[in-house]
Amino acid sequence: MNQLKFKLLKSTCLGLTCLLAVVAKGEAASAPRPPNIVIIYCDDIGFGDLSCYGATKINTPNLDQLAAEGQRFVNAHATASTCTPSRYSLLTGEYSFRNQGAHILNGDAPLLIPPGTPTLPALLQKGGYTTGVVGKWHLGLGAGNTDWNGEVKPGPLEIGFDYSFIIPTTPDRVPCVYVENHRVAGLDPTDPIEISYQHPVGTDPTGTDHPELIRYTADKQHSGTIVDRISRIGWMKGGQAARWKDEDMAATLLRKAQQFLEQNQAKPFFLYYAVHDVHVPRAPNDRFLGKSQCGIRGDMVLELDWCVGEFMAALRRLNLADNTLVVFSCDNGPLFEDGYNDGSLKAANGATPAGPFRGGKYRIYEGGTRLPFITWWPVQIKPGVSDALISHVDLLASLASLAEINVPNNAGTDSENLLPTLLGRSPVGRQNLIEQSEKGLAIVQADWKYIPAGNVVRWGAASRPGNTAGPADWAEAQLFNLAQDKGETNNLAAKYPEKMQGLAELLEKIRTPKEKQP
Ligand SMILES: [Ca+2]
Repeated sequence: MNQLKFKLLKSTCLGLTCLLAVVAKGEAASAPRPPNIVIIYCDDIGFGDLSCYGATKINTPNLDQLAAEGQRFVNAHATASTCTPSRYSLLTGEYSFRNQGAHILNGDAPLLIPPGTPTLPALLQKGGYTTGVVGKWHLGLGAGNTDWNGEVKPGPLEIGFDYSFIIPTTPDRVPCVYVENHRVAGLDPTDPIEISYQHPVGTDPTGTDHPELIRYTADKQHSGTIVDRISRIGWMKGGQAARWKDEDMAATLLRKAQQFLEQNQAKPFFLYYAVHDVHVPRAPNDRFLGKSQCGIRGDMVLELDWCVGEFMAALRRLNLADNTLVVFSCDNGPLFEDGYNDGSLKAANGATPAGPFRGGKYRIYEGGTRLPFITWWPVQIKPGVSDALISHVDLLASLASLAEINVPNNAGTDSENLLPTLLGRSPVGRQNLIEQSEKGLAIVQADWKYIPAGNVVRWGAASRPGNTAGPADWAEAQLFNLAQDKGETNNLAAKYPEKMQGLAELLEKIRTPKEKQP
């Protein structure tokens, strides 16, 4: 931490004593270490899934404590309503629509982020941080035709991470094994892995052929090779000893995240802890099964909360709490069932995972990208609630600023430095925001949101009650005033054509690469 950063913290600190407390925890007062940074990023959790965000059917005490001790944001967004694009933006500081390949990837997709890209972990690594990723990756691995029995690369280690322990894609896609650094963890070389997304491989039963062997039925896409009594997307043979147990996934990832803290506590570190809950297939550990009032999906919310509690306990046990910023959020909004007939919709019990917002995962409406977002660092962040407009794309510039690292011109194209806002010292957020769904883009500026005609997906309406969209939504441009109409039900396009035109022009300007702008 140099003089400049010292001044920033001093000027924005709630009191000099808190800064001195941070310094005192460092190795020497003359060279205080920059703070550790942890991003806990969960999967398919909505704005209304946590009790600190208004959930009444599910109790999340550990996340509630995080929120009560930190800043709870109510207008923070992932860049997209699906996984791969959001995670791409989180790590690169670039809107995912700028990369044509940033769509939901299969397990045989090559690495989406080119090695050498100045990503968030790469910048922090260059600034002296030890960097790690534990959990769901879903940004591609290898250069094409990956051999899962050899060195699996390029991957996280080639774009800025010193350590990785990852689910390669999603828990519902093959290969159903963890990859630790460059190798499949626990692989028996005499039982090599082969996967395909084009045709069956091996002789393992599939969901299509052997529905009697699976715990719940699935759609055609999710009816490939059966692993742990769940049929997956794609086909897989071999790697029996390395295959994961879905019920143990949360504890396995948690332990690896805790080990990263234990092994790297002596120096500044950055950990991207990508919890798999509550993505499908839903197979919570027995200790959570049936414990919520909202079926198996609710049980996984409890599992997520437990993971956060256990992780934070480790952080405190290692005396790292005073010098660690924790950011909690999620990659995209919620839905009940997603390819598996796991009973989540029927068991919903009136829960509203997207809170007051319309839509959810895959959608352009607010439920798709407006998500829980909490920053926690008790000695530096005063508890509070912020309605500042924030995107996960801003974490690159903001966290680089915290770590006192310059962001080169070719990094974080769309990332804004909102560090004072993240630390609860400024109410100011972004001026505008782009949201992305599986179908297209929308733009938010202040209270207004514009969705160009044709950007509303037509399928899957039943996955969330109230998520229906009709022909008018599909065909017409939409303009909403989010301050007055959180649920995006009153289309004001005909009433305010100039407002809509202005937003359309702004969207076009932002989506045009800077080098092509007039
Ligand atoms: Ca997701």
